[in-house]
Amino acid sequence: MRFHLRCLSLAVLVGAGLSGPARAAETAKIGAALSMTGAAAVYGATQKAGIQLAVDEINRSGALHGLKLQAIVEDDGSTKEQGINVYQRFINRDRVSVIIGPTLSTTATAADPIAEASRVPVLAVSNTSPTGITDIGPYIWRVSLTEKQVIPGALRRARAKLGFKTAAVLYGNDDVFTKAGYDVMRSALPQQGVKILGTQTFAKSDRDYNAQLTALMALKPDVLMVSALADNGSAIVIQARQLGYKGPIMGGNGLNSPAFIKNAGPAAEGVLVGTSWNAASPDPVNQRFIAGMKARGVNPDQFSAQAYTGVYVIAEAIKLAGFKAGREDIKAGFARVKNLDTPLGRFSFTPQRDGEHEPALQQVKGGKFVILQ
Ligand code: 1QQ
Repeated sequence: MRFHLRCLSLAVLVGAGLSGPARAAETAKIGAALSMTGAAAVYGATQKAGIQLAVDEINRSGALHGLKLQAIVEDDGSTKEQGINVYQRFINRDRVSVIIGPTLSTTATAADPIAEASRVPVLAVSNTSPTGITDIGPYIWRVSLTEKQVIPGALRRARAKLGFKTAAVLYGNDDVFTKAGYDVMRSALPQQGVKILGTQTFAKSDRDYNAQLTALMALKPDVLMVSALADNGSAIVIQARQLGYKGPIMGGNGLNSPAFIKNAGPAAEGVLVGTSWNAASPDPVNQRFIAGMKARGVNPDQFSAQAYTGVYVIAEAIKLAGFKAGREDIKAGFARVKNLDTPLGRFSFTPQRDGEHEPALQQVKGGKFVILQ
């Protein structure tokens, strides 16, 4: 009798959580490994806001037929070691269905192989190194466009506007993303008839770039190309302007953060950067994203748009898998996502599991990114 009563109260409890008539309340856990501290901390906070907005919208809409999403956000510390630890907790302790992240390509090269070996799908939302990410294996997918998908087109458009013929390049040589961005610049510049006059490097911990910039400025380049994370990038443009460089500066993905503009101040004016998010898109899905972020008091940026899109891609995969949210279901669902309407545009995966949609070119004007049409 007592046993029956207990069963009954359990059934009532479970019943109270039901949101669809015939379906037990189920939660799909998304582990998000984001850089909340360390060299990439400027990106993590807005990524987290984008994820939470998307999770709340999807849960409120009931679009997953009573299935709810839950995001568990942990700090990857912008390092390989912490990224690995966070992945292990997500996989073994939290038993997540899918992992979003980690913020940096560098961290992904170390952490993603663990998810691949454990057969847990990963959706990268900010990794832009063309190599070393999705080629880890079939469980690794990505929303973010690579530097190879963005920089050549952005360079072509910038060159058409400004007509530069020579370049100097400064890049971080201790980070997978900054090095990959440099590799793309090194091949795209000469391919487009722009001669590289000189190249200099720095490390993430450097704060003084005067020696490198002085050597590059002496070559009198038409354009300065910078592959750096936002923190280094803002100090680099400040020091370049202090040294008297007046020409155009073009950056890679690391500069796509409003934090870059805030930290560089007036020195950021005119900086050009290719982006995967066309903030000016009038598409209602994009406008709804922008309004949703502003309503929460968060400035929408490319990183939050990509993270928000990542959650919608996961929801679409769950839907395409028949509203099932197991690890294999989500992986199989990813393979069927096509032309999904997102703030980034119509989103599909390439056969190599990378993201595919239209990139844009933006420029800092009046302390803000402005899309160049
Ligand atoms: C990478 C990047 C960074 C700038 C993302 C935050 O693109 O590490 O791949």
